[in-house]
Amino acid sequence: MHKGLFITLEGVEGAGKTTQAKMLAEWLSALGLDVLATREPGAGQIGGQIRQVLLNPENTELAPMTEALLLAADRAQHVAETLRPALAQGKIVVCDRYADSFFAYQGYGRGLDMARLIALNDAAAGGLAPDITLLLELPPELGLARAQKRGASDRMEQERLDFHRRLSDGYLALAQAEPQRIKRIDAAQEAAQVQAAMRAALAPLLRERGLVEDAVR
Ligand code: Z5A
Repeated sequence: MHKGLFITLEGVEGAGKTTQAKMLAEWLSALGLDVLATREPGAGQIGGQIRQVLLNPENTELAPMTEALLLAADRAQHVAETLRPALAQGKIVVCDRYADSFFAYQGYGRGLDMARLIALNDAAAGGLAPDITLLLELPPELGLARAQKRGASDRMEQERLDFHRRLSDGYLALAQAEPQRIKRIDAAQEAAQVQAAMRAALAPLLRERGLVEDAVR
């Protein structure tokens, strides 16, 4: 058990994780907490190099298991270099995507064997699991439309809609299997409302850990 608090954000592309992670980290900092905002894949210098291979649109031949192994390598580095040290120091870590992305994308999306993915993730994360996960739920069509508005799409955004539907179903199955940890948030609302729902979902845990008092409803 670590001293800090490990919060992850999950969801389909364009669900608003990046936007919401930033707002959440700012709010937690304003409450006087020591916050580290990070993401997968691609945190740190080594992670950044792995991310380039993963998202390069020219890498059309990347096999699903190669993709999974690269993501696991990225996670192993992130856990060792960033997550464990920060949590040992008592930081509040806000991480944009983590292991649930692995099970949703590589498992439900790509169809890789779930038992193998669990073993790979265990090897990479060494048992480090989030204390709470905020799942931003958005119909995949809406998420893709939002992501496409930003311009050129990367290798994974070029996947077809049925792929995104499968992983959306996957996220739902993960949330239903672990309702204590995974809190479902309606991400089709205005950004401020999404943020309010996330804070409300997080507040009981912050109070339980003695991190905040009445400042959080
Ligand atoms: N991946 C994997 O397969 N397996 C794994 O184990 C892990 C990851 C860890 C990372 O890509 C890719 O890696 C990802 C899964 C895979 N697949 N793809 N692609 P990434 O980090 O580059 O992308 P992402 O995580 O999918 O994030 P994103 O596409 O950038 O979306 P987002 O962070 O959820 O959303 P956003 O950037 O905050 O918002 C998207 C747009 O919508 C933007 O223009 C916003 O201004 C707008 N927006 C945000 N909120 C709202 C609301 N509430 N209303 C309207 N518009 C909004």
